[in-house]
Amino acid sequence: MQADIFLAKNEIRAQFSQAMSTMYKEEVPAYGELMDLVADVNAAVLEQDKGLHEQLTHTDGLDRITEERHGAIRVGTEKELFTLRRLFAVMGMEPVSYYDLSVAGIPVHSTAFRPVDEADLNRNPFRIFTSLLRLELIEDEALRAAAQEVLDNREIFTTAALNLIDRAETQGGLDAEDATQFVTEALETFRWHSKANIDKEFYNKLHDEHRLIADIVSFHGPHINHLTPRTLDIDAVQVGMPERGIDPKAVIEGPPQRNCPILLRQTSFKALEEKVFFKQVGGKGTEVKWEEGSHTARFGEIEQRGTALTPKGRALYDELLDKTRAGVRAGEGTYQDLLVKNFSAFPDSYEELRAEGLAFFRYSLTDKGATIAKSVGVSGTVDGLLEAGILRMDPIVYEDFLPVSAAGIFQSNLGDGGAEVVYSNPSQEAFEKALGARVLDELALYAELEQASLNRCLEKLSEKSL
Ligand code: OOG
Ligand code: NI
Repeated sequence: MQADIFLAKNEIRAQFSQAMSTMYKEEVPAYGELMDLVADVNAAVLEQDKGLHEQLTHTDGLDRITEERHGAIRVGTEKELFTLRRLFAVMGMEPVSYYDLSVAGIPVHSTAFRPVDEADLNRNPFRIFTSLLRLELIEDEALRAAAQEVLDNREIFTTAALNLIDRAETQGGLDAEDATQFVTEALETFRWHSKANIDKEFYNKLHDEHRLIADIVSFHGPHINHLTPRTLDIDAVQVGMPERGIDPKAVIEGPPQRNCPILLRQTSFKALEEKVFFKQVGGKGTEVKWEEGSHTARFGEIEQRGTALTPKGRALYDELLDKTRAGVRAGEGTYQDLLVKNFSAFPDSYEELRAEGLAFFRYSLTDKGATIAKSVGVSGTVDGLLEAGILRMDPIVYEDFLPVSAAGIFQSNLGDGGAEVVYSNPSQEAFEKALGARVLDELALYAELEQASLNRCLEKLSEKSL
């Protein structure tokens, strides 16, 4: 089969992201409400903030905004994670970064599957935050073995999905018809199942060990637990949620409000208490009866994305966040007040962020630069070229996640009750072994993007001067 009859991976991903959104809107109506709110807020911001509008247009980032979302799932076994990597690869999504959530008392470690190249991100940046349960962190041996058995006996992928993944790997892609079927079949893995795989007693035991373990082990598959649209003004969305009958969590995770947004800010609405049915083996033979119960799993989240930070910028971010959390523990003030106070130490103009090497930027030639390049050619330092109005710089969007924020999102949505255990031991090596691949280094990706944009400019500028 010829490569040119394959549907582009970007198209498959766009179709899948749309199908997932439609499914989630049906399953969780508040998500649809949130999407409307975000669309209104984004339209208002773009209307008012001409600078942002121009920046997004210039960097080809405008079209992706309304389509942009991420989701999250949690799987139970190494084999499930391994197959997910193959499934996401069909859509051009690769594992980026390793997140250890055990430090926050959550017995999982994670990665995010996402497109990596600039053009692919601009076409459709759909991402899935994917967590693998670490059963080895459960102390009760009998419970661990019983949970393992349940997980080993489930198949979260349809046979057709597995066949299409094989086909995509062998052929190097899928044609349009196969791609449509792939999207339909892949979606099944992420669907909600109200009938549990286990009985209520077992569920309660898992729940007592950790609420997340019950969520991962008890059901037929890794239901998508939230889908997050991207807003251009998260403070406006936070205020607008109650007006639409949605109850947000108390604080926005991540940095405070700034002129130049950095990294990622997130808020969510609380998980729904949902009616589920537990297995009851009763009556004659193996006839299954169902017993009603409830489970909290699915919620909604909103995010605002800012500039990606360099290792130096990230270290400063982590330091200021740690300081804020320590201050709250020591009773020095409210989280919000301390956050704002501490982050006043983080420079808040793009010029300073660049000059101090705190953030990544994408360089391009201005109109003036392009004209000069055509006629005489120029050389000089980046600082000089920026100052002369020959180069322009735009922030590079942060495409990843933040472990401390993720922990806050997890915790706000596990429902009340159950134990809080602090585990802690990152194990990237074990995660990558399960995944069957190394995770990509997010910082290296941003650095490459920045360097490539600069090289393109310098090449154009030097052509004529040779
Ligand atoms: C994942 C939570 C992390 C985010 O946006 O940081 C996450 C989960 O609850 O499974 O999605
Ligand atoms: Ni999320």
